[in-house]
Amino acid sequence: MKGPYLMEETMRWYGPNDPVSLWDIRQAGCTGVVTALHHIPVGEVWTLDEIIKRKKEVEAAGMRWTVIESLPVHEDIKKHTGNYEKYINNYKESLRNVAKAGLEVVTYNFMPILDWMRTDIAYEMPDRSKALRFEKAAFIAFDLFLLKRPGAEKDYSAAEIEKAKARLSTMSETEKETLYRNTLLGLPGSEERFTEEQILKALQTYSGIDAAQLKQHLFYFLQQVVPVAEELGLKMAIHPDDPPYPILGLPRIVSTEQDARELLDCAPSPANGLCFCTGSYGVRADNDLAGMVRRMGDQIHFIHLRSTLRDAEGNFFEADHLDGDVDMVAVIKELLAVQKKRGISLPMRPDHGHQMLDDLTKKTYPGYSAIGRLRGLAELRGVQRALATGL
Ligand code: CS2
Ligand code: MN
Repeated sequence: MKGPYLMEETMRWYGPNDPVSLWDIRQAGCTGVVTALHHIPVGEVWTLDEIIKRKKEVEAAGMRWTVIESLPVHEDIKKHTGNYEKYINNYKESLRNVAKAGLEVVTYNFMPILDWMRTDIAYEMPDRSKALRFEKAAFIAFDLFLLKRPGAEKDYSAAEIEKAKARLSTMSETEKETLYRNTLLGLPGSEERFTEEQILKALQTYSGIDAAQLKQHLFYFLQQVVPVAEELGLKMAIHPDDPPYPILGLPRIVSTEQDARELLDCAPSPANGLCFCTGSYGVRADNDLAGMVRRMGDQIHFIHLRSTLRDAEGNFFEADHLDGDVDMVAVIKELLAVQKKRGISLPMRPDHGHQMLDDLTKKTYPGYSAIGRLRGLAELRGVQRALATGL
């Protein structure tokens, strides 16, 4: 009953070191895999040999490598410093190799220094599964009193600072240590963390770069890279900021529909598109997700389905896929309509999931344990099959 307009079901795989195997992903019912060459340092060229090697590994488990996530953008490109021209050329070179290998969709993001940010990576749900959470007061306490970022007080109101102080006083030394470790987690899927010196130094390098400036750097990058991607028949898909607002004084510029619109307009092309992550855009109540799909659907090349639940203060945690603030049924309905109109099937993955059942005793990458994602995917699959019958 797989129709031509059903989203292709995929899961992220972190490569041979991932505790979740390709066969686990296959057994979740996926036909596609989302992966990257995580062992290649950011900025270096992905060689054809390495790409083909990974592709064959995926195909040996009976699936295809549907999307690259991510082909990361070097910090020099984001800051327009150092060797940024060389890194842009390397990026183009990687794109050429990606196309030669027969891959099509390339996800990336333009978040300065850090990818997603959470204060708690083991937030206990009432059913005792564990979720990722962002707690504002804890985050501010980290910024002001643990990291002691110079000038951080300027970013918060007096009331927020008071709350953060109070929050800090409830924390044991172990809790402080854990908060510190969580916030300084490196890229998703890596065990590496920033040290205090490293992060403070990295933050310093952005001191002269505000949101408007960072946007110019993104637009420059896109104007360089998109024509190459278009010629190669590739689709670039930018992942939004998570959370979708500035953190640690860093500008974040892919947080709203307006941001997305501007970056699409700066280099108009079928190759310049979005990774529509409902978990990231959905943290902001002013993002109308179903409307964004309706209005920008032609530029969506990849979909992350996940839902957060927020409170009035700006705290949020990752809810069950169908039970957060995102009206998942409405979003999927719009996505199916977009696919029908475009006559294509878009790749989708259930982004994160809860750590649950047997995974609670296993070592897992935060957000990327198998069973929680399998549960999410199964629910999303049901929704899309049910909705597709009405099309
Ligand atoms: C991902 C992002 O784990 C996640 O939340 O959705 O980190 C994503 O992989 C990158 O930002 C894409 O470049
Ligand atoms: Mn995402």
